[in-house]
Amino acid sequence: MTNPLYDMLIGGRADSPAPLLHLPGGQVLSYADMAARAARIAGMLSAEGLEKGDRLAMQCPKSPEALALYLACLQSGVIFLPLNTAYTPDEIGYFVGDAAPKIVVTDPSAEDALRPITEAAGALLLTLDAEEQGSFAARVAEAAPVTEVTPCTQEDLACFLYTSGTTGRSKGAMLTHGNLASNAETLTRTWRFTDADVLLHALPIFHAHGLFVACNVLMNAGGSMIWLPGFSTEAVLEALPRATSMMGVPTFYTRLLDAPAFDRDRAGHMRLFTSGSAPLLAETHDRFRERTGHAILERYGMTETGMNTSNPYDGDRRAGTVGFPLEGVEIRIMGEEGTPLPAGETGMIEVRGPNVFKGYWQMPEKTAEELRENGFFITGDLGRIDAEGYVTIVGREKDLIISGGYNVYPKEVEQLLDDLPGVRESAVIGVPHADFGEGVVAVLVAEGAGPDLDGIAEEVSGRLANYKRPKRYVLREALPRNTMGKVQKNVLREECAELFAPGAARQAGG
Ligand code: MCA
Ligand code: AMP
Repeated sequence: MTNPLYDMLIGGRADSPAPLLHLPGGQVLSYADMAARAARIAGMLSAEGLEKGDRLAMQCPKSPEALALYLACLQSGVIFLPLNTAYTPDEIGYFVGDAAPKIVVTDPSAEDALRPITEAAGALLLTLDAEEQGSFAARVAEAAPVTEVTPCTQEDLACFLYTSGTTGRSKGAMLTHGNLASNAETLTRTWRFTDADVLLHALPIFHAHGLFVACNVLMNAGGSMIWLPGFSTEAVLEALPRATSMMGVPTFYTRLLDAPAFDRDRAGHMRLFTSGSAPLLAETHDRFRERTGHAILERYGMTETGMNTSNPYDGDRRAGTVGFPLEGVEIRIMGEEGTPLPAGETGMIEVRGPNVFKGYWQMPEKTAEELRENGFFITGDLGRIDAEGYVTIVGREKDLIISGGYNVYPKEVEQLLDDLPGVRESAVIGVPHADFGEGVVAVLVAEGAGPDLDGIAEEVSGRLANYKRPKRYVLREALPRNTMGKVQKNVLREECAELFAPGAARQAGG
């Protein structure tokens, strides 16, 4: 095999009439249809002069063509760089400058704003909307399909996924063909996916969860997906009877539990529900089990590593734990002295295995800080392993908020707020939120006449993706600090713990 990942996902079924995507209008796309789409796109990439190792960035609404673009990049050895559709042009400008893609594909609504960015970077800007229309489609229609597959080894780079950092600067995690292939194979086996599976796919496809965990696993198994444009409780309830399995973030499950129509009849036939990207409350797990009879299978992963652990398919799926290390993946818990801790003790979770990325694009120092020479990746998550081997995540050492499954690095938001008029300094925290798990709150210390909160909210919404924007602003005389001068965010979290409780007052920006 010359390109094992491409062959595993689609190349091996390029002539198969088996269904791959069930679309909302009732249309079905087969594996052969998808392979043909990828071949046409690969033809366009080749006509535009893209070669193995070049980058292509995509910030498009979810569509079958967007999935085909990912597959075409794998086929051509082009590094695929999917970007959250919520990112603002400011944010995209950074990624384009950093990764230097030769082509940027965007929604037509962002074309004018992105044009100066792509022109400055010398990249070709193409458009692709949710209905698969735009200049991308026109360019693809002009090109001759390419069925040749560019040879790629396990070590070749397949994708860059940008992840913000605790310093506020985003880092491009470099994932290889081997990283993605090994994780897809392991998860397919662990979760028993087969060609009889129909996955209800309501996740976005610009992150590891929706693209690598959901699509790669289903395609590796030869199964199909009910392809929803995004999560809506109504659409999921309607589609559930035709599905065998669903993958979601905890918000999917709390929203389903809020719907009285979601009951044992609706969910009873399902084979598997999995959850990840954020902690699933034990209470949600228990309520779900009571309502449907299903124990949600919780797993733990990261952009840099793909999936690391999973609760068992057979056996006890323990609420509040993320299960056992996956086959081939090593997990160790490190103490502050830099030595591994015994069972039951809490420390830093480190991960090693074929799933662990190659490092951050053009950031050797950052890579060296987080990826040890012996191959262990320092996750920033704090956890313990019990005597039976179950891993529990007890917290995070990294200053990170996870809202509805999306990561928000407070530093990035604070840096923006600190520069705004009327703000002396800020601290951004996550506090309990019934829908998103954590809700973003900004605590501000005023300067001079103080900040105009409506103006701040407006400025922030022009610069930051919607899920990063503070949902509440709180003014404080000063930030609490410890004797070392470090802001005590735990004090702020306690003070603000009830901000999203029903009946709590809303402030500007919320
Ligand atoms: C939307 N909003 C959000 C979020 N999503 N705010 C905070 N956190 C969010 N996640 C904003 C909207 O812009 C809107 O703001 C308001 O909140 C309400 O929007 P709503 O219509 O309720 O949101 P939605 O469109 O229904 O989206 C919620 C969602 C979505 C379905 C939970 O965020 C989602 O699909 N999340 C999945 C994330 C994911 O795939 N993560 C995987 C990362 P306004 O009213 O101001 O306009 S990969 C990963 O983490 C690793 C590898 C792993 O382990 O999986
Ligand atoms: P990301 O970089 O977007 O991939 O986010 C990865 C982070 O999400 C991890 O480092 C964890 O902090 C968190 N995470 C993912 N899955 C879980 C889970 N099941 N429970 C708790 N935290 C999780």
